[in-house]
Amino acid sequence: KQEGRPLRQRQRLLVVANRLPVSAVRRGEDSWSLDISAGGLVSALLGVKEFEARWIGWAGVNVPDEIGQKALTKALAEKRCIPVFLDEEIVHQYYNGYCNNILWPLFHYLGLPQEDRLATTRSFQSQFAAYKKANQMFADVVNEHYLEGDVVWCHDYHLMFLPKCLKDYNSKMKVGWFLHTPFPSSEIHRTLPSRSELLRSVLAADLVGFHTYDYARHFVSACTRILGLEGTPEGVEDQGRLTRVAAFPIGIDSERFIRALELPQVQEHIRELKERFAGRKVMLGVDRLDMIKGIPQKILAFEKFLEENPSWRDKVVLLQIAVPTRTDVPEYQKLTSQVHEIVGRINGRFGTLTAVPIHHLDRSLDFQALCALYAVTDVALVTSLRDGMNLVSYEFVACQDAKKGVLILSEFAGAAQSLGAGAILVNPWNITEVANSIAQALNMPSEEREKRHKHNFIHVTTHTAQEWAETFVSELNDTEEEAQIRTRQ
Ligand code: ADQ
Repeated sequence: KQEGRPLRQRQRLLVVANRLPVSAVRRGEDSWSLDISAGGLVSALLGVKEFEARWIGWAGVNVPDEIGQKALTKALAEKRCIPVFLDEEIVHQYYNGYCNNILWPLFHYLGLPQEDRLATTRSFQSQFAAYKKANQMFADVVNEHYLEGDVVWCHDYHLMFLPKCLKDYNSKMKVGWFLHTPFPSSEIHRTLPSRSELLRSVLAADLVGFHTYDYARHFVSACTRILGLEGTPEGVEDQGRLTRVAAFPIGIDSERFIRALELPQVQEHIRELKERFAGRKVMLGVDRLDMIKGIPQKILAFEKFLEENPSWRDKVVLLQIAVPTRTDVPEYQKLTSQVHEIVGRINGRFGTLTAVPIHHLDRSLDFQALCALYAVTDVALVTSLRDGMNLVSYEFVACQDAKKGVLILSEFAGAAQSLGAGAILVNPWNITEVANSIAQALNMPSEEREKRHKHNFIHVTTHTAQEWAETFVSELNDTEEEAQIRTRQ
């Protein structure tokens, strides 16, 4: 363990997340190739100039041998990444089990998978034990690399146990925790067998952040009702110690999208798409193929729209780009076949020899193709059943300054609270309502589209990812000062 802290200008920020922002492919016994993914978090932190960020997380691959681990550690160090090595059994129990099969559906109000309910209950203890063990392994790596004065920012539901593990190592460590999913109503959280232990571990952090004020409020009320602690306007108090709880709505690197639209390749792509769909309005869905995104509900609403508006049948197309995730989980496999079945049925019903109403792609698009698609879209459909924020809605708005298309947005996405005034808000469970909103969006006069777009564009370009990260980290620094003042009093 390194002692002391060498003189330097920028404060170090240790960003701890389940996955490192890289994909690693093994090329030989001691050689790896790495591909940095330019996700939201990465670009958010690249924009924060006053901190020097380092990433700590799992590289997403099983590396059982020491030679491979050493080589990967060395390769990652060049990208300012530090790996946590998890074996297959831990990944199965902690990541697939406790994180993805229990916390993810629960936090999105989807309950547990029906036929798995009893099996999940039986395997709960072992999965929770693996969850704690994995969190401890993350803490060991953080502690090994921590230097006095560093700030540690833990991310998401995978690492709810981490703040406590870190504070057990060093109570002076500045620790923040941010949740990217919704935090559900305390009525949902209290069904979790490990409800108290998780809340207490999160409360060990100095600052706890959520996308919306509602999620923060749910968290505070879970602490009040389940732990009997006092909720204050600043957060949660336990025996004189305050854990600050607040909303920090994430944003995107909007400039990156706006600049991309100027690139010749993207312009060319836009021309091709316009030609391909000439004479038809383009509706777009871009989602990870996940239960929470409400993809089957969205497609059924589109079917209802076609059913009730025959004159639109050959004048509109829905492009649904759904990148598969968690493909080894049976629930996700079932969702894929369900979506394919519905799309096939609707295309069979409304398609012609030369055109189909729905183009469904089971894959990811590269950044430039995605920007071009956003730019040619007339109506974007974001119908998540629950979503922490939903960045697709932000990305669409950023790419629409020329076209001023309409955003149909689920009221259950965190983004509804920021883009609600410009979007058409819908209850994604109400297929008739969504179908009517499609008609409203397609028929919307241009002045109204402009007005709505302007509202959202201003929001997306001023509430950026960089601003989000800066605000969280500077507030984390301040909270520590607050805590010290309290202790002195
Ligand atoms: P996600 O559930 O992954 O994130 P979202 O916020 O919409 O959801 O971000 C998805 C990202 O993946 C976007 O940047 C999008 O462009 C990209 N993407 C999705 N499908 C794609 C495809 N087919 N091809 C290419 N790119 C694709 C979680 C929470 C959200 C929260 C974010 C950030 O579930 O609610 O907004 O974290 O906190």
